[in-house]
Amino acid sequence: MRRLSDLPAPPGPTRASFWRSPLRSTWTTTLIGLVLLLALTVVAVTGFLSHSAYQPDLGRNAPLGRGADLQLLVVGWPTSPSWIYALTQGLHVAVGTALVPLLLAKLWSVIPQLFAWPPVRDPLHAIERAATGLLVASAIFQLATGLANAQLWYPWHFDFLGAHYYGGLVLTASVLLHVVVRLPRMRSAWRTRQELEPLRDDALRSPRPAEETISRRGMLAGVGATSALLAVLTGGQALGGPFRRLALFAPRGTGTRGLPVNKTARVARITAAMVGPEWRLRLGEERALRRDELLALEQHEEVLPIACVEGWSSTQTWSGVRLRDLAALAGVPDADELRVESLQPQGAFRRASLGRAQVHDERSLLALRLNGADLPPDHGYPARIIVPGLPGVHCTKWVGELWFS
Ligand SMILES: Nc1nc2c(c(=O)[nH]1)N[C@H]1C(S)=C(S)[C@@H](COP(=O)(O)O)O[C@H]1N2
Ligand SMILES: [Mo]
Repeated sequence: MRRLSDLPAPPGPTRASFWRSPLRSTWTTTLIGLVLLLALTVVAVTGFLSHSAYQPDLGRNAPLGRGADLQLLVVGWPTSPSWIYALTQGLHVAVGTALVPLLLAKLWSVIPQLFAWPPVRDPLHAIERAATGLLVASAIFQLATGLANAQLWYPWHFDFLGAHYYGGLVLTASVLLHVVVRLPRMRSAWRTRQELEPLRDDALRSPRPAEETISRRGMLAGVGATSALLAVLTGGQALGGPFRRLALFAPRGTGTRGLPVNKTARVARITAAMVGPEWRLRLGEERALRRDELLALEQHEEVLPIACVEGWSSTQTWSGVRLRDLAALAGVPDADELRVESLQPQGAFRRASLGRAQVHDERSLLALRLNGADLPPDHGYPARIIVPGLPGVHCTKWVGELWFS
């Protein structure tokens, strides 16, 4: 019986001569791969840090259920500098977006291998191809879900957080495996290039190269420039201030002084009656405070950013009552945890738990005012949480209850 590998490759893309770009070579692929690896490392580290910043060990913060996830940090997420999450998440989204042209270039550079003949040589080759398939699929999945989330577009029916988290684990493992498997090839490609002598058995080099229409350097510069431009246009929303005008892909309008509105009061189903004169802040079992009673307590002003998981951030001047003063008022001055419940009848962000570091940081406020005026309805009137360093999702708006424990 003849084996598949003994048969000649059918005409078409399975034949090496079908691929004619003179720019493909193992060296080109190695160079793009190294830049891609660097960018992926930044995205992976900031991604897993973002998960830690949610403080999944507290209350009902764990989006995947407790114990379902690795915790990258041994120590807790810090409150200083207050812009730490704006930085890590701004990097995650900006560098993640810049990955798109790099990934496309990398896939283009190795496309002849997708059609390589025979499709499978031996069991080891089959495993290698399956691993590569998983790598490509998880990379595309992560970029697609991440970009869609940053654009507030949820065309799927699964939970974004869980899918993106486990997708990240699969991608990280596949990249590590890929690097280990490909390391010898990368090293020899690199060395050969330095000696300016083409690799003799370079599977990616076309045996029948067409006339060059763009130099290799020109192609690499084009890919790099497109990536850098995307990073700058996306990063503007994390830098804020004048840079925000650069953020062409930011999907939100800007409300008060450039502060985006994540969810309006209307969408959250907050009615005028819920936040009218009848509103009380429930402080544990014992106490309920009117808004004027809260305003009569010692007020503090803090300049703090809100940094959203979607990559934008905005720094504003907030004033209100310190959380630690409220903890003392509730009779739990040494509180380890604060459970915040909003008035919002439903929705994933209607509650959050804050840890000891946030409760006792003097910049952490139950904010009543924003930039010298009452909180606007869309930013959480009558009262919202604002704390340094945490993801915006933990800065609960339209607060109804505070439980210190
Ligand atoms: N009750 C409630 N609080 C909330 C949210 C929400 O949907 N409901 N969204 C959170 C998220 S994800 C962010 S980024 C910030 C945004 O605050 P802003 O809309 O005032 O800019 O509010 C947080 N607080
Ligand atoms: Mo957010």
